[in-house]
Amino acid sequence: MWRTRNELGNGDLPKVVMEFCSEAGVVEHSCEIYLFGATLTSWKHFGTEKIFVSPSAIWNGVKAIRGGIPLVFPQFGQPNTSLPQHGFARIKNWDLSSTTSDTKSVTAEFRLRDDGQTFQQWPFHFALTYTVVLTASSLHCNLHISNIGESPFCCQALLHTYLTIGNINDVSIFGFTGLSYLDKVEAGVTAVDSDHERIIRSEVDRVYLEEYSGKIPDIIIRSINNESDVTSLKVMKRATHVKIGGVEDKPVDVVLWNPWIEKSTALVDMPNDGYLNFLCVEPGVVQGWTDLLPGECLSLNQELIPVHDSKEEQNLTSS
Ligand code: TA6
Repeated sequence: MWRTRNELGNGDLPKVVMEFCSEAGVVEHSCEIYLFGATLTSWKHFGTEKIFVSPSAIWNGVKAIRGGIPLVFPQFGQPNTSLPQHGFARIKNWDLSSTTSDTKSVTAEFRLRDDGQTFQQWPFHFALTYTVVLTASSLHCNLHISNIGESPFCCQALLHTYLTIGNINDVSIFGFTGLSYLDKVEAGVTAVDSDHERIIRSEVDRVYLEEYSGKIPDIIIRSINNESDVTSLKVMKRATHVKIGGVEDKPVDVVLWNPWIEKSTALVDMPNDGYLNFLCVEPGVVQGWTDLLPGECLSLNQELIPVHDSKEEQNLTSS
């Protein structure tokens, strides 16, 4: 049975719990989403947590939650200094607009509209809808941005996904070979990733650019805990620009981030060794800006799929 309930979570902040409970009463799949930032903070697939939240995260309803899937809008980073870093969507209280379930899934939908505070920082009328669908095989997140005002605006959007991993030293990432990226660790130079398999042994902060690289394939993150315990996760992504005249696919960039030890230590809401246990793989539309005319929408999707079948995994990682 798929079901939802509303609860108070850390810091007494309201959250929605979505889950599948078997006839034997076992919760096999679940996820949790705080109304603060509409931040998804947990996704358990057959009881195994896939999402990282910092043990030192601050739950005061003011600071963005360190971990989960914070929603980045209307800017990535802080190109516009009148707006907060990564925009305001992750630090606003969203409304839960609906929850629904059927025999195969459970869905929650959240909404955020401009208000006096956002209008002061960013003078546009927008409507955001965030939809999370949990099934037995995947977690699907969709951020839908509509221009409901009378003036055009330009924006960026990103799903800042923190994935939990056993240990960063045992992780390989596939899918970035041959792609151009902007290296934020090297003062924003662009380079091409020539490695077949990306392993991380120092700070990494890259924006893989679909516009310059051609299609970025599905990304596979493989964690090897020991020889008999290999887990893989596939990240699929898609964005569309719904224009008055029709729908166009948008290039989706992918940010890869791990702060390593020095930056972990500098973050007040991360243990010094926190970098060992997570990796951010973040699909977004962040290269340049998307212009949305009145009535237009930008839709950003991410689907996370645990990969079980070793043959499927081999095909994905060898391509
Ligand atoms: O998405 C990667 C990034 O932009 C990094 O540069 C890094 O600083 C990170 O996000 C975290 O940003 P935050 O504002 O949450 O501390």
